[in-house]
Amino acid sequence: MRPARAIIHADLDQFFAAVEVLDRPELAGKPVIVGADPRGGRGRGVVSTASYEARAFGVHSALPISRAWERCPQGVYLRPRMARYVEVSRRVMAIFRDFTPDVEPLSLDEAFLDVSGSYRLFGDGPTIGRRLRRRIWEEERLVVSIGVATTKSVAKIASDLRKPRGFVVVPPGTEEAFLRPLPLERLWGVGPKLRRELGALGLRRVEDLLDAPKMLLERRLGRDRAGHLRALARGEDPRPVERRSAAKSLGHETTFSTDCDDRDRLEQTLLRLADELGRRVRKAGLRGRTVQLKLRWSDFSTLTRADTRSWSTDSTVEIYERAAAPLRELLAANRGRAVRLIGVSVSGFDESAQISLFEDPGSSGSALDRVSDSIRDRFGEGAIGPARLLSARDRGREEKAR
Ligand code: TTP
Ligand code: MG
Repeated sequence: MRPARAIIHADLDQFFAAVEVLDRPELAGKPVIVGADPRGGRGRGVVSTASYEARAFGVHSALPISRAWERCPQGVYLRPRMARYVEVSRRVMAIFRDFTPDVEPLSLDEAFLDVSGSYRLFGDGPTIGRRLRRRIWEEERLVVSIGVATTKSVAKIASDLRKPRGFVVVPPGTEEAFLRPLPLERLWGVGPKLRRELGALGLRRVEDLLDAPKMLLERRLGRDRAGHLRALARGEDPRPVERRSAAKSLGHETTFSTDCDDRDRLEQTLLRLADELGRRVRKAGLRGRTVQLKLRWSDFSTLTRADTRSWSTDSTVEIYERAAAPLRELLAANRGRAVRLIGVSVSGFDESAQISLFEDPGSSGSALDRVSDSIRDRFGEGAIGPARLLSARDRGREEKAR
């Protein structure tokens, strides 16, 4: 038998707020609320993060600032300083990389680490988790919550379970017992929509799902989804930690189930990809100068078209438009050819632009991008999308209804 993997998920507590308190110690112990354009609580925009003191008043990420103000008028309201958070994040990620090269950052303040190969140098998973936590406290004065497990999904659930200052170890072989009593929405990948579907079947906890007749789930969700979900519920998750150093490019691509030569459908797909990509770029606190389109024709020949500008962007609409223009040209010049794969990426991340532009949160994506990002953070991927995607979805529904 192969030895179990040792995977750590590390997530800083109240990250943006913690950095603000670090820089202004007089804020310690106060309800600190970081969000775009707070203007004494009367501004527009949503809460990026709230300190735990502020959460006690019902203030949380994605809550409109005006609502936060109603709930917590005595709060200290601050504009985000993305450049500062990016700088702190880099140093924290560098500490992670001292323990293993296999670090997969998920956002500015969280990462997976595969420490299976670090045993001889640093000790077992829990030992490394404790050392990590100590070093981040000693060097950065930040608190990190840690989950140690044999898979990514269990490690992620574990780090979140006892926040703040969480430290949860799930020893090999105990994954299913650990997951059984938890509410289903704890499973990574079960969003509000799926939770409602499962709730309608009377399933609330992971154990309900595991004990439910297989047929019931398969009939409701389809065989693939049901199988995937049961595996997650047992704590099985073969996905590897994907080593990523400071990103050089971020991209999304998709292969059509049947080759596609319909321009509208191609543009629609590109818009969906640009939307997902824009969101990732913004979440990572990046802006790039190059947008690249990738196409693979049905004969597998592949080409790319890059568009580089003097300014950098993280906007969904701009990413889409700069990839859609070469797409239209290529389709016009290759009539009759069908597309097998389409992709879009952003690169040329501009650090100086990042620093100066991020001082002004208004320049991080469009206002619409920011609102839709925070809605999706809260309500799940399907909650909102560009108007063309929504209208396409509605069209699909109408067709089915007919
Ligand atoms: P999280 O790790 O989700 O939140 P957190 O670190 O503030 O709090 P916790 O102790 O629960 O981990 O997100 C990390 C940072 O990302 C957070 O400090 C601010 C930012 N963020 C937003 O800007 N908008 C959002 O909707 C969320 C969820 C996070
Ligand atoms: Mg966090």
